[in-house]
Formats: sequence, structure tokens, C-alpha cells
Amino acid sequence: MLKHWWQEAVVYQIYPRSFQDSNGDGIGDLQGIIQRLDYLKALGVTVLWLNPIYQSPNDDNGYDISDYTKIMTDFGTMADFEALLQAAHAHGLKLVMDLVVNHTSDEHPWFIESRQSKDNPYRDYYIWRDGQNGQAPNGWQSFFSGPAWTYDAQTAQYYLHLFSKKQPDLNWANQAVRQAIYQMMRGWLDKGIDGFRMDVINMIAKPANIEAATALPRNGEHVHEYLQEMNREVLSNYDLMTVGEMDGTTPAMALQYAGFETHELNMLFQFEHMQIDCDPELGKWRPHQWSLPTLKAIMSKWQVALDGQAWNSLYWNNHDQPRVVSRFGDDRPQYRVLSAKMLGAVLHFLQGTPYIYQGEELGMTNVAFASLDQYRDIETLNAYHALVDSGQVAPAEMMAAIHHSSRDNARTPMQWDDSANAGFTTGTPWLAVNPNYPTINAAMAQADPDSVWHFYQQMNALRRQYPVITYGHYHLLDPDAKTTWCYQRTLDAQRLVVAANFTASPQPVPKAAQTNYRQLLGNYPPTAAQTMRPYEVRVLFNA
Ligand code: ISL
Ligand code: CA
Repeated sequence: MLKHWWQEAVVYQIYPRSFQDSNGDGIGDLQGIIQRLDYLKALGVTVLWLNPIYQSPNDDNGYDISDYTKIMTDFGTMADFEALLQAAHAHGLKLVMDLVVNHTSDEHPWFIESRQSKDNPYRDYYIWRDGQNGQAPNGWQSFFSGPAWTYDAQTAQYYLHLFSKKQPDLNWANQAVRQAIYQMMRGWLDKGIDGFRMDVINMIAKPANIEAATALPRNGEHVHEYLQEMNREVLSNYDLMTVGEMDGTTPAMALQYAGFETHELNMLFQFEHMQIDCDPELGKWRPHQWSLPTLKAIMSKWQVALDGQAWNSLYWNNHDQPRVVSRFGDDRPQYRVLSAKMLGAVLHFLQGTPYIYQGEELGMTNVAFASLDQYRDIETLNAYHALVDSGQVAPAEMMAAIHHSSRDNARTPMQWDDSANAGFTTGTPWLAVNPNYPTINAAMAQADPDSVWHFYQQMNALRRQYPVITYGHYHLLDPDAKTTWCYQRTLDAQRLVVAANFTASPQPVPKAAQTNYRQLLGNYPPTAAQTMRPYEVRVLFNA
């Protein structure tokens, strides 16, 4: 199997709005990222992925793009972008951009044209349909609450938007749309960027008979044709990393989208492990208890199914998900650092390319704002109104769900130090800083050799040293254990065993971890004792 640079990468995801403000307007920006490149280099990551930085009215923080060729005014200018790209490359860091082409903003010139008249040349760039008996064309609900169709009086038709009504879906069946997107992609690639993370890319193909559709358009007919065409016409002409965001994708589908030989994408983000604490009906807005055997079963299934045929993306966190230490770990002060390290190790020693979401390397936690008006995320605000105003969920239950699940948990500003606003801004932050910043911040973590930060730095260094971490085969060792996760990685004669206690109480060391292997990494001093301490993780190596 040919090896690719992105298999050996460690990706760091930056949510630019919340990373570093350089001019005091309360919004993170590109110059702010430039100021922090030394920090990222020191951490030992090799690729930066930026959430969307294109011109946008920010109904969904940049996922509603009104001009793909311009930089969002809040974030800076094209000259700032070019300076960032150059500075990143000078630091030996690659730069991956978000590609949002399932939809645009309703303020994109294509849509402004499209809605003018039924015979406008851009009409067919989007998905317009007649209503059915005074109702929307089908019953699809948008991800951000309410119907996925909005009626436009000007032409008396509905347009499709899987997300907010300010995010109309593009019509990928139209070849002109596809060509316009490819041209835009080439423009960015020719500037020298190193890849794309592709937003909801498995939803671009809509059913021909949309009126009859019930399930949302995931993995629709023609999606592989479109991605193969994109690969042929654009991606294959550059040396890139591509990763598709693909909710609702199984390992078998992953082999089609991102098999080593399939000429579509390099990797994808699967979502199965993001659903284990969600209610079948109300999803994340009615969180329920998750179980370790389920988590292990999902992750192990992906490890085994893709081995040798495709490549896993390893993530606990992103800008849409609650903070992992609060979710699968324990964010109480006495366990926060221990459990953040344990979770980091369990993930980073799997086979695949790990993604670190900003602040994860500090063990940043969820936030619990008291009042709804402190939240900014459109999904959170819309869901509150949809569920509470209709009486489906009581206000207190909904606030608890928001504290657990809101996307804003991940979006509070990066905590750099213990000065005002955590060193993120000298102005008023667009979203309040988590009040725990005086004790959880980068300056303290960098000064403390036992911090989560140093643990992540060590993991990144070990990855460069031991090929078994990147390429080893995965074997789950104790599928049914309810409190511990133990697995082995093997590459030729190299053996790595990872054993983790997911609870706050002592647990027996799993049998497979009772070896004479040397401890490569751990979150406690090494011991011969056959007890795993609270949230202990041991990474053992046979040489
Ligand atoms: O956030 C989610 C669950 O809380 C998902 O349903 C999410 O909306 C979905 O994974 C798609 O996410 C991506 O596209 C959205 C954007 O809002 C997200 O930030 C982005 O990651 C629309 O562009
Ligand atoms: Ca700014």
C-alpha cells in the first residue's frame, strides 16, 4: 500500500471566529491565527484545518457563503490570507480549507439571480419545486428545525434548504453548478492550499423524484459520480488531503467514498460515535447515558473494516460537538486533566489521522450559560424555540440539554491565559468566554509539565518515532468489559497495548495489559500494581 503524507498527519482544527482576535473587535481573525503559529508548531501538529473563512452574512457562522472568492470581512483580507498561508508553510504546517458546496448563502449572487424568475439562467442552480396542495413539496425537516422548504412569493415556488432558510441547497444535477464549483476549487488550490474538508458532502445528490422522498438525502444516487468527477477534474491534479463530513455513513459506504483505490476522497468523518448519547427521537436535545461497550464496538468496527483499504479520521471533538472531557470524560476538577489525557490517548493510538479541535489540548470543558440569550448558535436557538414554544420540552429540561449538547460548548473563545477574556480579545467577545479560564488556559498548561497540553505534545512526538502508532493493525482485547477499554496495535514485531479506565473508581488491570512491556506513556507514574487508578491510561510497548 502506497503511503500518503496525510496518513502521518496530525490535524489541528481552528474555528477562526473563536481562536484569536487581533484587533479588539471581539472576533477571531486571520492575523490572530498568524500570531499563534508558534504555539501550534510547538504542539507538534502538522496540518491546520480552518472552518469557513469566506464572505458570509454569518447566519450559520460562515457555513452560509455569499462569495467563495473573498475573505469574510470580520476575518481580514485576501492579503491576510496569503500571509497566513505563507507563514503556515514557513512553519512546516499545511493548510486545509472548509469546502461548503451543498448550499450557499441566500445572499450569494447565484441565489439572488435564481429567485428572480422561473426562466432566470441561474434558476436551476438551486432546487425549486411547486407546493403540493398548498404544502411544501415533501415533508423534510431542516437540521435547524422547521421545514426544509421555504416558499418564495416572487415566483410562487418553494426552494430547498437542508439547513437554515438562508442556506439554499445547490442543484448538483446541474452540470453548470458542478463546473462553477470546480473552478472555484481550482482557484484556491492554485493559491497553494493543501486540501479540503468537505461539508455535508454526502448530501449533495438529491433524489430525482424529490416529492416522493421521505428520508433525508444522504448518500444519494449519483453522489459517487459527482465525487469521481470532482476527483478527475480537480483533486487528482494536486497533492492534497481531502476529508468528507459524512453523517449517516457505514464502513461499507466509507470504502466506496474513500477506499485507497476509489478515486473520490482520502478520508471521511463518520458520526456513529457522536450519536451514542442521543435520544432516538429528540436526538441531542434529550441526551441519555452512553455505554463504553457501545463506544468500543463502534470504534473497533471502523478500525477493522477500514484496515488496509481506507483510512480513519479520528476525532472526539469539532465545532459542532460538545467538549469530549465533559462528554465521555469527567470535567470535575480532580478528574479533568486525568480523563482528558485518557481520552486523548485512547483516540490517538488508534489507526488513522487524529484531529485535535482547538482547546482540546487544554482539556477545555463545556460551558453552562444561565440564559438563552447568551447563546449564539442558530441550531441551539431554533431548537429551543421549536421544542419549548410547542410545549414538547420543558424550559429547564431544554436548558440542561443545551448545557450538554449545544454547539456553542465548542465555540467559546480559546483560553490563552488568565487575563481579561482569556487573552482572546481586548474587546467584547462575540460569544462569552467560559468562566473557568483562570484555571484552564494555554499559558498555565504550557508552564506545567503534567498538563494535558504536554501530554498531547508527547503523543505527537511519539507518533513521529513509532510507525506502529500510525500504521499498526488494531485488535480489541476486551469487548465486553464495561469500565475499561484495552486494545493492541501490531506492526511487524512491534506491539503496542493501550489500556484505559473510563471510570472514577479503581479497576483491575485488563489481563492483556498485564505484560512486561515498557510504559511509553501514561497519565500516572508507572507502577507494577494490578489496579488501574481513576481514569488511568497506560500505553505499553514491547521494546
Ligand atoms: O451539528 C450537527 C449536530 O449538532 C449536525 O447536524 C450538523 O449540522 C451536520 O453535521 C452538518 O454540519 C456541517 O454543516 C452545517 C454547519 O452548520 C456545521 O457547522 C457543519 O459542520 C451546515 O453547513
Ligand atoms: Ca478581530
